[in-house]
Amino acid sequence: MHCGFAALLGRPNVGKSTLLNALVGQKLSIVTPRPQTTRHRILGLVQRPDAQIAFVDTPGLHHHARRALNKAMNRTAAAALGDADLVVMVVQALAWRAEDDLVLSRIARSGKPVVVAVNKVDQVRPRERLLPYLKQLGERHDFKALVPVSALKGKGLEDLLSTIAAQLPRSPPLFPPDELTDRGVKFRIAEMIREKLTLELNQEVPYGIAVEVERLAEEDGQLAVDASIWVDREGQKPIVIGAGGERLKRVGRSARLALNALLERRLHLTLWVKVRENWADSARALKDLGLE
Ligand SMILES: Nc1nc2c(ncn2[C@@H]2O[C@H](COP(=O)(O)OP(=O)(O)OP(=O)(O)O)[C@@H](O)[C@H]2O)c(=O)[nH]1
Ligand SMILES: [Mg+2]
Repeated sequence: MHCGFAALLGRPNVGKSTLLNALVGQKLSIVTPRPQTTRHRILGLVQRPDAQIAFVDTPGLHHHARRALNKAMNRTAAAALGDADLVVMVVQALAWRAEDDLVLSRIARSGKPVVVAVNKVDQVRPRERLLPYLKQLGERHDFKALVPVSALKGKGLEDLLSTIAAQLPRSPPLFPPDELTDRGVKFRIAEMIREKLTLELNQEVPYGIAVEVERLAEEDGQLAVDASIWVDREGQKPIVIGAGGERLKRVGRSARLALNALLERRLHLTLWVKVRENWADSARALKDLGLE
């Protein structure tokens, strides 16, 4: 069998998490239209008769990482690169930016084999622009392959999987055959709440938000969850709560519905909003969130 770790690396917002979910066939990683959504390393396993691919979703590598949170995110991505057998560099078709140069230089320095997933090809118009773009891209590095995909529409995924599998070392399986991820229920609940909250908010508030599940208990056949939403300034609290608590209610409702479906069980969700001044710069807070 071909088995190993394939790290999904790229600048923020190119579709790494959408791609992980599409490849694995389950929502393991949250997705929003906003850059810097993913903060953790998230494992997702693809099991096939001839291969076991351990995909690792990562935070988007970015410039100007001044806050401790951003530094930790970049470190997390770099660590996943260090542990990878193969790198899947995710780029957005026709949209090479300075941060793509940052990503490619890190990857090139690692000397690891690279397959490029050229994502969002569904947005390429006219279609004829793709081929010259792939050619241009191919000149940037000695890539093993360039595979056009649409993570959103599920296009090109089989091609990508077989290309990646062929590049992985021959080895016995690294994980049990029915395993899917290394992330537990608590993490997935916190992340789903953060996704729904991010989708509700605009401007820079989402960057100042974190979610921590504080209590998880069986109660009357339901999963009772108490979670706190951290904001980093007092002034953000009313924004998150909304007039008459409406916004927080909407977030709670959509997170609960999504989690009921995902975990295939009923949840009772209670959300609290807490001010934790400048948590994104606090080593202690990052540790509590598993973000060291
Ligand atoms: N049209 C189109 N949009 C896509 C595709 N893949 C992802 N997107 C959108 O791109 C946005 C970002 O997707 P994510 O999967 O969160 O991107 P990411 O690379 O994980 O972003 P970070 O975690 O912030 O680094 C979302 O709005 C997705 O719906 C695609 O194939 N086509
Ligand atoms: Mg992501």
